[in-house]
Amino acid sequence: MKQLSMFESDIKIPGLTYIPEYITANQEAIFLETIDSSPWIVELKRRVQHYGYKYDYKTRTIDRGHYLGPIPEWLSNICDKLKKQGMSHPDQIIVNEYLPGQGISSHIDCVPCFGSTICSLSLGSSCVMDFTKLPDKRSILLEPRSLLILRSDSRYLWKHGIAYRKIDKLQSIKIKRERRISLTFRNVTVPS
Ligand SMILES: O=C(O)CCC(=O)C(=O)O
Repeated sequence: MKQLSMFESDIKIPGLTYIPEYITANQEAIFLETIDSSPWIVELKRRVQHYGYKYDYKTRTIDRGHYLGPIPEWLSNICDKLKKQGMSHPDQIIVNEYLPGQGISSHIDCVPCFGSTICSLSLGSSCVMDFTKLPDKRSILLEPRSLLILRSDSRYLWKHGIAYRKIDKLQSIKIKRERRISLTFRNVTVPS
């Protein structure tokens, strides 16, 4: 696997895989353009888009009744590619937009709602993602165009989150955040 940056991308959490340059800069530009021409949900502090099934942020669950329709065509190539990463065709995708200073609280993705593999594609900017399983804390730099895959311990035992700040610091180096978009791919497992 290609190592891209000066940062250690292997933070040695069982089940965590980091793949730099998972997509090309051209594919990234097309994704960003398509996402920016699609409607945003503005009920949270950060803007999001939901595909497949709507995620309920109040109950933190998925209800099969809240089906939004098939995954759009512009996501089908990347969904096919994710099969190589052991992810069967994802049927729930969330697009998150993080402006500098925005983040996401530390959490484990709903266990009864989603399958054992969760993938997150980063676009636009890097950011540091923190993994915690008290008393342990480890941090990884997610670079634009990279793919993060969570399975086993990293999916079920470690929380992940992104601090609400404008500048990250990793290995004593300051990294300014720009606008970051992430796409999180999941398989819904709640019964019909
Ligand atoms: O932005 C990311 O890479 C992670 C998003 C996330 O954790 C989530 O949508 O639950």
